Amino acid sequence: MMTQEQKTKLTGFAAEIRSECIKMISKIGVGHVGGCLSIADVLACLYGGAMKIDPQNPKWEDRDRFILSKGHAGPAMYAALGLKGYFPMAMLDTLNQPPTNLPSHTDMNRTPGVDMTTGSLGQGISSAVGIALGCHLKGNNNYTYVIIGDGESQEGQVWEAAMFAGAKHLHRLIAFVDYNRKQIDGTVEQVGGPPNFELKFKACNWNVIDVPDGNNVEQIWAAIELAKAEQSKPSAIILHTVKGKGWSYAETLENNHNFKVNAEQAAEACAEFFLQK
Ligand SMILES: Cc1ncc(C[n+]2csc(CCOP(=O)(O)OP(=O)(O)O)c2C)c(N)n1
Repeated sequence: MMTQEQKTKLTGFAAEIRSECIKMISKIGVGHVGGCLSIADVLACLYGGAMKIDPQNPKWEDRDRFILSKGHAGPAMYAALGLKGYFPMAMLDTLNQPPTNLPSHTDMNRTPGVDMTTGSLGQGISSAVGIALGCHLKGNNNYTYVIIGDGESQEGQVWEAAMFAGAKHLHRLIAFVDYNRKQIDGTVEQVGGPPNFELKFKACNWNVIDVPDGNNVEQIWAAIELAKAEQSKPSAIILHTVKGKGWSYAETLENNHNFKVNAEQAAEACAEFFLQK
């Protein structure tokens, strides 16, 4: 169970992630707002204590690994990395402006703290499975975490990776599904039919944990603890999230996948994030 103090700390960290993310997007004027805001809370839990990491030593061999398979949400991850001290906060102002080391989609060759290059949907989870297998074969006890999108999960490669991980009993692999129910051009149901995450992961021999409010740090934290207690299977944590979470304008915009944000809107959004703190 999480203490009130931890809850306040993680909720505050999530608000800071949202705020830095929207500020950096507003500097370039456009970005993947919806899918960044939906994962701020899980990032706050991971970078705010769940993961074994050392921001001063991003390549530390024994660290837990994190792969943002939905790589278009790079700005949310950069906000978390910057706030944790992986690089100076001023770097956030360079998002996606060459020769930046913060491209819109995550790139392991450019950004300290990024363990895998992603952006081509479906591939990140395969990398995560390979990394988890490598760690397991070396006898390391570190965890590999990965976030996949619900739209991304229409890629067949996701399920090839899931089958293999389940067959190999990679219990130190923990995948989060950002189940915000929307993708680039409609709802996940409209585009690909019912995703049936629980059935599919279970069929692949995964432990499945449902998080009714995937934007609630307490529920996310409890799910991670359950996943870590699992000793024989990888775990899929299904986060029921809201695309655009925390900024009412973004939440209610029909197409909130990638849109323009100016400085004034960013200020309004940030005020909302901290009110909710
Ligand atoms: C292989 C591949 N096809 C298409 C795209 C273009 N694309 C970028 S984001 C996106 C929608 C992804 O939806 P989802 O995974 O639900 O992300 P979220 O809604 O959480 O942002 C698409 C189709 C891509 N990046 N990679």
